[in-house]
Formats: sequence, structure tokens, C-alpha cells
Amino acid sequence: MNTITAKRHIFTMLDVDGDGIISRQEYLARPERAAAALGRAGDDALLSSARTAHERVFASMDANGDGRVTFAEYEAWAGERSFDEVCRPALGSLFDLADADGDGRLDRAEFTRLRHALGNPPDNAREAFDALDEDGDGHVARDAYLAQIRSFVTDGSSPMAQALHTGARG
Ligand SMILES: [Ca+2]
Ligand SMILES: [Ca+2]
Ligand SMILES: [Ca+2]
Repeated sequence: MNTITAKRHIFTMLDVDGDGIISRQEYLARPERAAAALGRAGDDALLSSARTAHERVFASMDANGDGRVTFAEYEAWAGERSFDEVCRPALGSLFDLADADGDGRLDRAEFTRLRHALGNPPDNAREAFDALDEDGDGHVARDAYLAQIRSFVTDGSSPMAQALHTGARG
């Protein structure tokens, strides 16, 4: 998969209503939806961090500040630098919401709940987990998880790109 295809997949996943725009509301609903599905209360400290991280991502993506991110804006923005500076904390914050026992790793149940919370199809959850759990110990570490998403976002080359919970398929 090339970079533009990977970006297109991610953009489509974030444009929940399919109108060709990632609205501020659509994007900021992600941590809320994840927290609700993962049983986190509205005043959970991890949810506060997730909200802040997502606000930062949206402000960074929305180059002209009109509250709407077009594909042109997204495409120009997405890359290694934006991933490391603003995406990584947001994705990490979702990981932390899902890490129920706080050990810095997701087991299969935690991982599956996170995917579900972010609206990914359940059919390939097993394959996705197996691909990420490279040493087969039943856990996916935070760094490994974020590194896989980074490689997909920045060069489209993650070995299990279609199964990552970025929602990308194909
Ligand atoms: Ca939309
Ligand atoms: Ca905009
Ligand atoms: Ca855990």
C-alpha cells in the first residue's frame, strides 16, 4: 500500500458521516466514544488527557482553522513529523484508556474492546492482535503498537496495515 492510499484509508475512517470533511465534532467524538465503550467516566483523568491530545491534533490538522479538515489539508499534514509531535500522544491516550489494568500493554480482550470502541470491524480483530503480538506472549506493548501505526501512516508499509485499528482496510 502506498502512502496516499494509506492516508485515504485513514481519512475515510475519520470522516464518520462520509461528507468528505473531518469535522471538529467528528474528531473530538473519538475519545468520548472510546471512553464510553471502555467504561471510563467523564471525569476520568485519562479521558481529560485524551481530550487535550485530540484538540491538539485537530488544531494541527486544520491548517486554515475553519473547523473542517479537507483531504487536501489532511494529506499535506500527515507524515512523520505530525505523527511524532501530535498524533502519537493522541493514539497513546486511546491506548491508555483501553489499558484497564494499567500495565502498559494490551491483552487480547483490552485490544479487542479498543478496536470495537473506535468503530472497527470485529472480523479481523484476532488477526490484528496476532500480527501485533510478535513474540506471542499475549500482550501488545504500547511502543510496539504505536510503532506499527506510525509505519502505516508514514509509509503505508505496516505488515498488517489492513488490520490495525486505524480502521484501514484492504
Ligand atoms: Ca464528515
Ligand atoms: Ca480546514
Ligand atoms: Ca493491560
